[in-house]
Amino acid sequence: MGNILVDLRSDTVTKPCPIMRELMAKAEVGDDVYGEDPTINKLEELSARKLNKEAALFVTSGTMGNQIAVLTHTSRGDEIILEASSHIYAFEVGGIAMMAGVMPNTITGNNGKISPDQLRKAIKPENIHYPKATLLCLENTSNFGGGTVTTLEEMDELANIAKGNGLKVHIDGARIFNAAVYLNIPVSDLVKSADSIMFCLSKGLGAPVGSMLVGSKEFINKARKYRKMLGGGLRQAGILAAAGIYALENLVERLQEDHNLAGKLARGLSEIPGIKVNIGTVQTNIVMADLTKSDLDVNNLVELLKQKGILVNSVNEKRIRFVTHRDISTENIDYTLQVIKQILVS
Ligand code: TLP
Repeated sequence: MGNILVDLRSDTVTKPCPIMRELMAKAEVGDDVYGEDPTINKLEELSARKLNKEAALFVTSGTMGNQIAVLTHTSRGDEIILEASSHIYAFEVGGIAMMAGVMPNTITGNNGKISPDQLRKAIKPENIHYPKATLLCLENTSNFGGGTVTTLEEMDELANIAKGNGLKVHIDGARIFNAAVYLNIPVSDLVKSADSIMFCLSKGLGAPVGSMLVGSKEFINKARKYRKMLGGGLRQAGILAAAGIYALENLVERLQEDHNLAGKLARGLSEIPGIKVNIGTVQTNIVMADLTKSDLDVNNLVELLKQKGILVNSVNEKRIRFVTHRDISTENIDYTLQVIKQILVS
């Protein structure tokens, strides 16, 4: 790659800071398959405590955490309910079909969020022809909904409906700390009605690798076995956990800075002709912008930005996604706005 000045493709691109690297170098380690890595154990205890659940499991990625959750909660042939743009359904290589063998029942929500009515309608009555729905997966924040937040009340209402119908609730909380910071509530409140939660250390929290799966002891014991089956039984992985512990203890509150930068970017974009942003839906660190200038293809825009050292991802033929994170500054946003203006207003 050429000279990259601003990488807004995702919050996954953050590099571990010097303190993290120092803690990683010094981390006490052991064989985690024997349960002997003290740093992994500490990270799992800390994660469970933060979310006020009984236990947690370190996994290599958000995808692995979500897939293990689906495997653990369901049996083959079950139906699972999820939003149509959700990562578990749309971005995990069809893993739920391949591995858990479940039947997805998707709901097209509003900016990635499903309503209580939509959920009620999606849960089918008992009938000899229908699969049995056993799991509801919610994504908070919703990535392709544009970083939108499901509130505590909304979460509880959806979980109540699910539980009343015998479904378990899993939260893909890759960015759950962004949601909690936005709502200004403890993350443990936001996830209290969920049976399991996956959250990522390697997104806004800035750690280089890893995600956590959190739930009851019984759930995590079963999940630990699925992790082993999938080849995710790690050995001296305390080196990775050390960065995660630092992130959880020190980098949660600063997510607000990423949200502020996303807001600044969204406001700036909304003033540039040829590109449209719905400022009202920009709540956390993701900005979805639609290209309205008809003589410019979205891939051309991505390429022109790249030539100026700015990286973004396109979502479809009209839409690009910007994600702010720990390695993005106010100056980076000013520069990005200036370049986009030059391209679109020329
Ligand atoms: N999201 C990535 C890409 O895969 C799209 C990104 O750049 O945003 N749940 C949600 C809501 C996610 O956004 C992601 C990653 C995952 C799960 C998977 O996490 P990883 O990449 O660690 O497997």
